[in-house]
Amino acid sequence: MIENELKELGISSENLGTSTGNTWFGKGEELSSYSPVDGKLIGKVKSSTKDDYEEVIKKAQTAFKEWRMIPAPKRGEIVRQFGDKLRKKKASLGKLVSYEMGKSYQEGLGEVQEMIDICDFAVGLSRQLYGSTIHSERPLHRMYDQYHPLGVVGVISAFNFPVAVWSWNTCLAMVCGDVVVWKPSEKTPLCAVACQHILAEVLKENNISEGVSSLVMGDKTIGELIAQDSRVALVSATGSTRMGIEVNKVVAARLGKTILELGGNNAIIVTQDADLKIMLTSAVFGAVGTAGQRCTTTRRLIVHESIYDKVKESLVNAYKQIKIGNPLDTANHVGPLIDKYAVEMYSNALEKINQEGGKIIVEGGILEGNGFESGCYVKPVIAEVENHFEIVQHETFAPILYLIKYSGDVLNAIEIQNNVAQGLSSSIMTNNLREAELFLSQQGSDCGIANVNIGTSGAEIGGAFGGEKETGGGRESGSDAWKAYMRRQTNTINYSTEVPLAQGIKFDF
Ligand code: UN1
Repeated sequence: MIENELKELGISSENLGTSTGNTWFGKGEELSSYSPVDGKLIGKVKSSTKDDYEEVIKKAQTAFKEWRMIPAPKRGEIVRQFGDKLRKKKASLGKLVSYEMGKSYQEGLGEVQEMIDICDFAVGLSRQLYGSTIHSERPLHRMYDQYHPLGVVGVISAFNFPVAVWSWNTCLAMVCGDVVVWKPSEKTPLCAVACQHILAEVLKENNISEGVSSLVMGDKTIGELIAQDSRVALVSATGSTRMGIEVNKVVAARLGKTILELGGNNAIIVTQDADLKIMLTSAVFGAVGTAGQRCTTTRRLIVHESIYDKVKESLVNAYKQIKIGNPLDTANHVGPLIDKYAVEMYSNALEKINQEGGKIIVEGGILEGNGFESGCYVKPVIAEVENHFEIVQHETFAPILYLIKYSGDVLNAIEIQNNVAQGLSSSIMTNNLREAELFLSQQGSDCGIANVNIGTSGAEIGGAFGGEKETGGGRESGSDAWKAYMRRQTNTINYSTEVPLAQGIKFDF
């Protein structure tokens, strides 16, 4: 189905799974990648052994010593070339993302576009790694702060954004002067091989030694090696809250740094003053896009009682038009879930909704028959629930949208919205300035991302991406997220002939 694309992306039996650049190796167990689209085997890679990992870290450490000496704008130039290559390979990489992960081809292309965008951002950033100058309280003294590279950055990424999240981390880390060791999800290894291959080619063309970008493959045992390893200065991990808590514990025990981007439980508040047309497109895309497997997926719709029935009706009608099927066929809106385990989680969630007294208004189900042989295609669901239900309090990575009614003013809706453990993304649909500003104020949304008249998913790379509470508190991508990839140093220089002490302390002898 995608033989040509695999060839174009340089994937062959030579790309064994562990890589320090153009060198590929790997002595671990074989890892097979099956497409959730048609259940077929796409390819195999070997997982990394402890020895493979050691080799990778040693190369990364050596490479760091060279890489940090290349001026940041020159490192940016290499990232620019990476972006150029991605532009050329957008269609084939987008297709591989779609086929291996299951998201629609449109969204696969969108993900590669996110990579290109972060490349552009990082190129500009490479000339803007600014520190501040500070006025010293002492005469003839100068004070400033500057940012230095950290060293080896470990990136642990999830299956749902198999290429973009790595690129956010890698492009920033690279211009910051760091080197990267990537452990992708074992569910999407070939996407990782493709990315590593493209970047390694660019690095080679620029005569950069192996080890600036490395790939290790495997399950959580490889993630644990990264988390425990004090040679890894920063661990940037994306995935479940459960995983994040584990990683955090281990990295904190050695006082390492983390960026954690974990679960979301994102809501859209729909007030009496909402534009219901905007609301509908945003909510439906937010809930069923990537088959409900984005961290930013819209999981809850908190609707004012006065418009509740109208909103409900329009959603039910819209869901009737959603086409489920092969995501490479652009007529379809929703592809499969990542695997049968995810389907099981979806089914369990539906059962729990019933048990807790929720009312399913758009029925779910697992699709069978022609075109659905992989067993991973499910129908998007809408359920009327109450926010305190246990199932509603948890993130189920599937297209299940919860409808919740609120009454009174917008503060009541905000209270419901914030009353979950997660804090990634949030939105309000309103044309009422007072409601919008309240939502964005300190008594408003407690999430890392808060939007007005835009859904919860589909953030641009220019903003800092991440969330509060159980979402982990980390920020990736735009704004000043780059600072997490560098160490800050405060420098004070005395160019006088005296030694005046700060705080006016006298010390004469
Ligand atoms: C994720 O789901 O981990 O905002 C990342 C979005 C995308 C990124 C999602 N730009 O939906």
